[in-house]
Amino acid sequence: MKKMLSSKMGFFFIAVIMLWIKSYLIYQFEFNLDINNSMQQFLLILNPLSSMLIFLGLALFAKGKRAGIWIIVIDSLMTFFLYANVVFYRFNSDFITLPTLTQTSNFGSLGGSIVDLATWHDLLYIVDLVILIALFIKTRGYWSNERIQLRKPFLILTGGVIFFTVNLSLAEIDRPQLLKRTFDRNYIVKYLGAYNFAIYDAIQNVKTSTQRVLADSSDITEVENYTKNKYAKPDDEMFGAAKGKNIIKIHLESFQSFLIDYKLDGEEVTPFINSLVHDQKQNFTYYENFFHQTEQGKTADAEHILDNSLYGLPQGAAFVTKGNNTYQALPSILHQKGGYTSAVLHGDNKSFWNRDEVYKHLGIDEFFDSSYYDMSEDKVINYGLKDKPFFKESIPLLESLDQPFYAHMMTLTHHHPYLIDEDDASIEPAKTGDPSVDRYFQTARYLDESLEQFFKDLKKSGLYDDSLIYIYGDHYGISDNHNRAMSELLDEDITDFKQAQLQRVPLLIKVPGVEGKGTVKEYAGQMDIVPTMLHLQGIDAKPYILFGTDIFSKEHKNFVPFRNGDFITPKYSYIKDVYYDNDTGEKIEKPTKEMKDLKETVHRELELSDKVLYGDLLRFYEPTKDWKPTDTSKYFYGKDDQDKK
Ligand code: GP9
Ligand code: MN
Repeated sequence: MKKMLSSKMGFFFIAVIMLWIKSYLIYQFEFNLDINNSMQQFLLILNPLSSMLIFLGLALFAKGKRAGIWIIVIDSLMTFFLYANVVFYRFNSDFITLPTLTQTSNFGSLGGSIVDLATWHDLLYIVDLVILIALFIKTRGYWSNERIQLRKPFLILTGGVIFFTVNLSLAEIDRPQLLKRTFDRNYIVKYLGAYNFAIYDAIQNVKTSTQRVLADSSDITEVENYTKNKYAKPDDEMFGAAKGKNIIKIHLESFQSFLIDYKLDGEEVTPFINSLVHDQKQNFTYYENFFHQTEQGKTADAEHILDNSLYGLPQGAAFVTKGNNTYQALPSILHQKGGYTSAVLHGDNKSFWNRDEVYKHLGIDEFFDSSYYDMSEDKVINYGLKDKPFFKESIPLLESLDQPFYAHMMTLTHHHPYLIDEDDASIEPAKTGDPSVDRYFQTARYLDESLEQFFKDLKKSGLYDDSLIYIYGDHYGISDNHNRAMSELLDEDITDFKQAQLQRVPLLIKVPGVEGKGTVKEYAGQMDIVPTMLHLQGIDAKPYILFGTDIFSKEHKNFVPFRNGDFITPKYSYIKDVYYDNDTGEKIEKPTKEMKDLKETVHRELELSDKVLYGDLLRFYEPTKDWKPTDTSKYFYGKDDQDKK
């Protein structure tokens, strides 16, 4: 035993076993991988092994004692990699991908969140490393200075490859076309492990960057056929109803629809927004079955979807990785067809989410970022400017714009981890014991109050009455890591089905001169906004490559795809490979042909949208004869760059 412990190979196997156990424990306790049969359970145990053998095995090529040092170094790197995923997952319920890594400036701003996401018990994750180092120090004296026979490391690497092949084949039996078809990273980690996922992700990225080079003008034709076929023609009454009106678009950060009318300990959380929903005199129409369709890009995905009617990417944020693509976005169309000036107002640094680059390609004329606002310490929390001063200081900026304008106002305070100064909190936190969930209600209330104040100021400035105003939630605020707290608050189990239903975010629209319809039941998603806005302007959406359809149209397509290939219709939902009846929440054992066909349609739609982004296909497309591609050299953002402009 002692001999074995003090040999190089012994040391190697101890490292493998400890890292293997650690990886498995992390899979089990940190990630929510939905293991639902014994094959998946078995693969979860098996899958770290191949990566351990291959990566740690490489260390055995080093000579003498250096092999031990290399084992420790590689083991530490693998631990660091896994732990980074743990922290990332706690917030995003998702794994790190290469594109998210290139968004490091965004990680920087997440500083506060990261501290909040780490816990003391995380120290357990380095226990094996400490043991390993101690063992190395104690036993290295017995190690020979020679290189071990080369056939040993080769054998180990071969073993790693064999284990991986077995792993992949078993995974393919349980889930055919795992690596080809899947839209969901969760599956790949579940079947192949976090390390293999990282390799898959890297290969995927090389592939997508070559896609642009290989794409040519014929590729856009099949996309065009699809979107023209899906197109829904405008409703006569609404077509042109808001022509030439100012458009004010309000982004409610992390706001989910369950907050509407929700009472915390008997008290309404968002009384002002509730009044917009219920008070018919205010002429808002509320879509209670409206869904966000974002992925890893979060806010950036919401912006991308709401201005392009293209899906975000399965990995990373299109704003960052496809920020230099050609777009034919809503601001450009409004400018060219309606003489609009467009502006984004947001109290954060202009480079966050690569906004100062991608906005040029969207044709956004003005970007009032944090450099335009008073960012003194008492006005800032978490990511940036608090919502109340943000809205206050935005009024003169709006007034300064040439009309008609399209202004996108992005709030920020109601953002994970939902920090709020005591003076700003006018409602008690919830009492689930899950701190970010508990505070979620306080920042929601703050956002609600800031919106009320903004509406008052808009009315005073004379901008309110004659403007088209729409308000939407960008993405979920409470991930499925908080199911315990959520089930307490909603008094029901948070099943997969329920979780999908919770992806509702509010959509409220007021069209000047048009009576509000109160609460409507139409199913719709963020992808539907661009065609809706175009038709309200009296601009036909048909010539443009848009994957959504006009929500006011009688032909509006009311199935709502999610980015991972799941989707929801008024009658049933398709979630994680299972069809559910919306009324009962029960599984549908025998899905109809129509249901299965819709799944294919959704997958095809996502694939085509991805093709547009990966191939940068809009560079080959001319929507109308007089279309002028956006000249990005003309845009400058940030107060300091005004002179250049
Ligand atoms: C940052 C803000 C937050 O400017 O938009 O982005 P999110 O973390 O929600 O994607
Ligand atoms: Mn957001």
